[in-house]
Amino acid sequence: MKILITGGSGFIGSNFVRFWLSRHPNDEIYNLDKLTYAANPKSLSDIESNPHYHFIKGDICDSKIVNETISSGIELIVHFAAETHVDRSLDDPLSFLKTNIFGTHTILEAAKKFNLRFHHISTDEVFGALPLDSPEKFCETTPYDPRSPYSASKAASDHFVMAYYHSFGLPVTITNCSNNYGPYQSPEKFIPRMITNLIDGQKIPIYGDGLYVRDWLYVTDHCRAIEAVITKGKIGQSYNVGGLVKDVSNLDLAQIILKIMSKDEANVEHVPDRPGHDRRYSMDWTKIQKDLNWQPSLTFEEGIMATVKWYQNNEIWWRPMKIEAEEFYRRLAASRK
Ligand code: NAD
Ligand code: TDX
Repeated sequence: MKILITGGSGFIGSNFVRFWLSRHPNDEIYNLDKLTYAANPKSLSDIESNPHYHFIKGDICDSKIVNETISSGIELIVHFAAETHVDRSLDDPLSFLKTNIFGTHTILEAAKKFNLRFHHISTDEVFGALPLDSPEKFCETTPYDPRSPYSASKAASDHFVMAYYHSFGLPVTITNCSNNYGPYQSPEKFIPRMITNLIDGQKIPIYGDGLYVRDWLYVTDHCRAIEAVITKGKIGQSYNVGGLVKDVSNLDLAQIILKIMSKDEANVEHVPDRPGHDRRYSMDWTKIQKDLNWQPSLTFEEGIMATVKWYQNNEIWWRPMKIEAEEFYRRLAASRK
């Protein structure tokens, strides 16, 4: 099968390319990626020489390149490409609107032209925020309530995907997943930022009171969930994917990482909060468990240990991204003074 993967040079996309080729070695992967600041071409350096892997540098908003790529016999599209960082969406909402809404629409139009199977990667953030210390979780029927420019753009893209299913019969599925972590994630995001700061002798910056909760999902478990939905999911359905069974606050997580890296609490500093910071995300993944027999395979402890080790051993991969990310954070802080 020929598969178009958009955003395959980013964090989850590159893990998915490697995962898919290891499980389906006869398939042909076409990775369409603009190589924005968030991409790292080194993430797939071990795959580049595989004759089943093809890279196309291009923008998903460019219908010419999208149509040209798809007309080479693509049967399935797995759509990862997006602007993904909430802090950057507060600084530059328009680029999120362009890639996440207009870009998704461009891919949907091309998929419609060739009537292709389309799987959309989305986020739990479309559901808004939950209160602390409550048993509430997001399920597939939770009403959408996005609160940042990032989540608003992802919510809009989800609505377009479902509109193409209902209006044009496009065979679509969606996964809404929680916060991923693991190898090849940009050090602009919380877990790799903490690890790389500690490696550099810097402190962990905790936004606000640090009592925010995310539902951490190891990236390979997410890849397994996407595979389950692509191969066994019901057309026109969305599936929630999460990783944890009990809440872990950002401060709890910082403590876990400090302990693994043999550092003390003096290495934590509270910094000004993110505007509009969503308090808590928690996913109910009963549907994918019951219908498609998926559940996380790694414990949180195993996933975090593997992630710390990976960053300790792969400085050459993350160093250039770290320099860029910390420059961004300095600019952002200065602009808020
Ligand atoms: P990422 O930021 O690491 O990578 C995004 C990739 O998309 C990059 O390779 C970038 O070059 C590419 N890209 C961006 N704009 C493009 C454009 N206009 N045309 C072509 N390529 C473009 O992202 P990620 O963390 O791997 O996230 C992948 C998907 O998963 C996104 O759709 C995101 O919304 C979703 N998601 C991510 C998480 C998470 O925790 N990382 C959680 C839930 C959902
Ligand atoms: O330096 C930091 N300090 C801090 O306290 C950073 C970078 C983050 N945080 C907090 C903010 C959040 O509560 O950590 C939590 C996680 O932050 P991010 O890594 O920026 O992730 P989040 O905003 O939760 O969004 C992520 O998960 C859902 C991805 O970036 C999205 O693409 C995905 O949809």
